[in-house]
Amino acid sequence: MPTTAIASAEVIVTSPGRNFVTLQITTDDGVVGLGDATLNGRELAVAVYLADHVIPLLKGRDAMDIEDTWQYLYRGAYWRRGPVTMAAIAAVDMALWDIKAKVAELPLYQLLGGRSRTGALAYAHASGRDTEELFDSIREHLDLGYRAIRVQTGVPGLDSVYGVAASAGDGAEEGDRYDYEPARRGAGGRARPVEETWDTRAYLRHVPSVFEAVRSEFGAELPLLHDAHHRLTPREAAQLGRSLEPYDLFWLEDCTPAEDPTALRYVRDHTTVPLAIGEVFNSIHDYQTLITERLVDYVRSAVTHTGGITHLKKLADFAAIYGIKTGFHGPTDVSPVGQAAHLHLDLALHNFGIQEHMRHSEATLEVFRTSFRFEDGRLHPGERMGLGVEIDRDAAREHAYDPAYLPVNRLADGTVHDW
Ligand code: CS2
Ligand code: MG
Repeated sequence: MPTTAIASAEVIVTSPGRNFVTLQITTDDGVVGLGDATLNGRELAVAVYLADHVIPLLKGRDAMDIEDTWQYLYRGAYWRRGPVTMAAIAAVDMALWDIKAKVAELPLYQLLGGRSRTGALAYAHASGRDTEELFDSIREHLDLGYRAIRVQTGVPGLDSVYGVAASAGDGAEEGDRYDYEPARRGAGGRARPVEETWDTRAYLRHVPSVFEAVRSEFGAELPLLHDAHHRLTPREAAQLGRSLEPYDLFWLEDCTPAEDPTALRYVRDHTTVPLAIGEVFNSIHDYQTLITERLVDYVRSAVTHTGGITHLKKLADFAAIYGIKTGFHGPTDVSPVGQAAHLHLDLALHNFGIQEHMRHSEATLEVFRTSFRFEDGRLHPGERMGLGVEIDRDAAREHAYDPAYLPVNRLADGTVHDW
């Protein structure tokens, strides 16, 4: 009698334009579940963790026992948390939820509470080395139907800055210049981190003028977001927040490094700009102070880096008690499997805020066959059973792993800084 026991599990590493790690679990009765395990710049660490330390423990377990499997892998490892461990657990968790929904013959969101909205408001990444390029990028994304826009800009005097594709060849897929890929591959596998130079004072002088220009060009209504990408001290973050208040941002993201949540107490005391943080967090415990003291307005984790659907829903429910909303991290280094998981949660959670949407390249979407769709500024997970994503194994095999590193930031005097 076929059962839902786990018969096999395998790690699929593929690089259609960028590296992805995917876990595929198959049950005795042939039901397949997928989980995203991609950790940008450290992919193989998770692939090995899964292959050598997790998969041997999965065979024979009942795929239906999602919570027990999660606790078994989390507490059983003894060494808890961290991006590698939690990405591996996340992949197992996503795959088991995919299987459970397929066995129930339902789209996953139906197991997460059903539909709370018609679709998930998405925000796109607009960027430009200068105002003219930035305006073109904003118009391009408005024309694509986006109703919320993240604005990242070059800084006079700096050659390259996080979030701004210097050119179509800058890691971006041709014709997709504005959804740039920050991890740089190297010729012949000799990848090394690109080093960028940063100047906080030049940035703080420049950014308010950019938002002034964007508001006067595009009006007061358009939700605008900005990512400071962990680069500021609490005082600098407070200065930036206060300088951006006239431009009514939807959120200012990662204004300080994430290790010290108490830094946000200072920022909160000096500015009313909405704050979002957490894409580098990997556990609900990282948010304890931020949520209980209401130091943020949005939690930013990605399902792939935070223990999967089980843990991310617990985080969202914890945040909801304090009136805090979700804004799950959805860059191109979260695979279409991970992004699909976000959309099922986004549809069901009452305290949904907004969903980041960096468009995956055509090469990626040839490997990952998705059923989610973007309509009228909102993302919809689709009605296929499970997560609604399939992986084309033949297409995946055509794209061998290609080591890539995220950039390293240095100040003008050479001091390493947050990228
Ligand atoms: C960024 C990410 O999307 C964002 O908010 O912070 O693109 C981040 O730079 C990448 O995920 C790093 O791999
Ligand atoms: Mg970010």
